[in-house]
Amino acid sequence: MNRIFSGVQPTGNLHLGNYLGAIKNWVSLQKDFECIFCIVDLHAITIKQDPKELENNTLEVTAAYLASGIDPEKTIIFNQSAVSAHTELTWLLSCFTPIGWLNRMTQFKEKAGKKKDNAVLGLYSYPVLMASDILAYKATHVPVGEDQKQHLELSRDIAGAFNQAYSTDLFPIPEPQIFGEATRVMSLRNGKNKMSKSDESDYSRINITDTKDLINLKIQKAKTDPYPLPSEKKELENRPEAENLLGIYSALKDEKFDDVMKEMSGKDFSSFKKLLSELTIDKIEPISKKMNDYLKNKDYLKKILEEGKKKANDISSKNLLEIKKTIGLLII
Ligand code: AQP
Repeated sequence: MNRIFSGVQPTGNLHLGNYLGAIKNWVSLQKDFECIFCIVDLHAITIKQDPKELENNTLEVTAAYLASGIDPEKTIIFNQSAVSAHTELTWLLSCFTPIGWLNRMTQFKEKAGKKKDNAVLGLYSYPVLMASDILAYKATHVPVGEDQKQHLELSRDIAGAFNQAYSTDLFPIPEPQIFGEATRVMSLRNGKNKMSKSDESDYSRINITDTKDLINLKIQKAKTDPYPLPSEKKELENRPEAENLLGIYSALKDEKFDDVMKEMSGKDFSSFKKLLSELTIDKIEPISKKMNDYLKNKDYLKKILEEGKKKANDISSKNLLEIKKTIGLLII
């Protein structure tokens, strides 16, 4: 059976990268897979969070899932901390994860920065929690943005290490699914940096909740270069901002990058940006409106999470029992 697991952190500022790199692709996957989409609040607390904001952001991501087209009748939606298998399995799997594997993770290096010794253990072991999220459901496929590829490789290695240790095929080795024309959406201020929730400049990203005027303004102010748009991909070398904006356009329009490049070839940025603003507003505004409607009914959102929690618990508690038995932990 093919099962999908993926998640978004409730850390605020849900942006176009999260939408194009993750949520938008999940919507179509619901047709062919059993899907589990989580709001990964335990991952969020690896960085200090304001308690009230964390709670609100969890409901905001739930609303964004629903507004984007995730169907709670078909798909399990829940928040990670509500299902204890995630943390329990993290301990078990950390006993199969060599420290050397974690030392290679670039996200830890980036987030811990120069103050590595002061970074919390949770930030370091974050990829083991991610492996547990996936393996607690024996997920076979994991749709993510390009930035999570390394963590997913580690999940595959951990699953393999466990299977090998007990000569079992208990865990499927999860396959990454990296889709679309914008697998790595870059900052609007610097085409070499990833669009990210934690970038200090709000002008670096389009938030799903941005108003029409703000989207317009951010795209008008987006960094570009002085040349017209090219017709060949090789001409985009050293033009990361042009490549990023074309990628965003093709992902939003559901058209191939090369086709969009041909269509836009020769245009200057001011006319392309106008088209990009119109398209972005056209695609994002309805989601933002629906999100606001859902957020007016927090009880409904909590009910969705409550139902998702029960279903997620049913699957993961059975798997956890099987994992514990395999390890030889006495089940009383
Ligand atoms: N810029 C991006 N382009 C494409 N995909 C992206 N994703 C995130 N940023 C981009 C994908 O969104 C999903 C959820 O990500 P997340 O919320 O769990 O955390 P993140 O990757 O850490 O997101 P941010 O915005 O970059 O947060 P900060 O600033 O805290 O690091 C994942 O599938 C991710 O690939």
